[in-house]
Amino acid sequence: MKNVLISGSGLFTPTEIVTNEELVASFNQYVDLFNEQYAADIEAGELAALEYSSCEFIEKASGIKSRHVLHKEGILDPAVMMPVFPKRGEDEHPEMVEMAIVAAQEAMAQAGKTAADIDLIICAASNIQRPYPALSIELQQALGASGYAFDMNVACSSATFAISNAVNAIRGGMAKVVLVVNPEFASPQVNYTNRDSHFIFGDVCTATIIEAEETVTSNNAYRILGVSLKTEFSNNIRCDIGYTEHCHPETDPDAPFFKQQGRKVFKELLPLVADVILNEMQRLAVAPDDLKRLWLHQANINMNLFAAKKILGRDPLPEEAPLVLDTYANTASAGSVIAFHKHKEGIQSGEKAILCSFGAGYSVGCLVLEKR
Ligand code: CO8
Repeated sequence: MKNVLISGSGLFTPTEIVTNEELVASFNQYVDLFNEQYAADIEAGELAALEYSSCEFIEKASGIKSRHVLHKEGILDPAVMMPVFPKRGEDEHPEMVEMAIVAAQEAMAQAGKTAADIDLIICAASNIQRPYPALSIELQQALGASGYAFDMNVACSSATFAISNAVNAIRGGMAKVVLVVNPEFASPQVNYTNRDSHFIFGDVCTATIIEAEETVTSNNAYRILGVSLKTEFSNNIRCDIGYTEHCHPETDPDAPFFKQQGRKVFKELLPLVADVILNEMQRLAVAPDDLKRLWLHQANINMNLFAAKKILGRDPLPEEAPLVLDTYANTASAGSVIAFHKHKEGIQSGEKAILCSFGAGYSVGCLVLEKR
């Protein structure tokens, strides 16, 4: 079987930053306005008063301190509470393609590849900005690549599942060099008036280049020793917007938004994650001491520490399981790839590492990697 490697990675980070302090201040202003406007209903017991959010809660419960967003304006306006941005025309790239171009160029440069080398592009993300034509095909044209391209969505595991597809396409002879992009434009799906979830997500795009050993020229490449994917249906993380939504006269006002039962997710997903990773390590005869780094999904600091401890059998050192969620927040499928991109230095040839995503579905995607 052909050795397949991740030979480059790239990252697009929006310049605008929203801190917890800013987010909580505007949320609490919104709460005051709401409670004032509906005072009579609240007094009559027909409506529950909204409660303040708090920076202390957010940081302690999630580890998130700030997040990058494409369009800050509106999010912090208590009268708006959503990102506001102009709708783009058919002759303009949508935001996801624009982000992907930048991340892709960095990944291609790292891998020593040009668009002419790319023969498959997979755009994999939790939300695809339009159903068709595929964003990946628009990206293919923008970069000047040929071959084929498709979009896919496995929520937070979109990146790892896409890398698995890339490996299979290369091993099956369908492609030689694959570009995977993960444009996570999450902020429009956040309900900024919901105390439980207003702080969770940020916007970002990651990219990776996947290719067979014989074409690799980069000296910072990672052999994909094993891939393990697992899904188990759960309603605990949902988004209900779909193309049939407008047919229902009583459309749910919460339909466009991300919603979750955070506690249940925490409890149910972690055993699944530990199982998938430990089984794959066992299959490949990789011991905890062989692992130099864990690039884990970035949803919650406590989840990551728990998962890392399960894998290593001890508390991880900060550099062993790097966190990016403090400044990026949850970036869905891009989180583990940001951690990989920013914290892959210092690994010697032959040393091993894990890249693992987990999230809605439920879905878990685990790659066991070895530095070339
Ligand atoms: N400020 C102050 N207090 C708060 C706040 C707030 N903002 N929010 C809740 N509280 C209160 C609650 O009311 C509760 O009070 P009480 O004890 O009186 O009832 C108390 O704080 C504790 O609340 P929780 O039990 O909800 O708090 P947790 O400790 O569980 O923390 C988390 C909440 C951070 C959400 C945590 O449960 C968590 O991170 N869970 C895991 C979630 C996860 O990993 N989800 C994956 C989702 S991402 C994914 O799969 C991708 C989907 C696609 C993405 C699409 C892009 C948008």
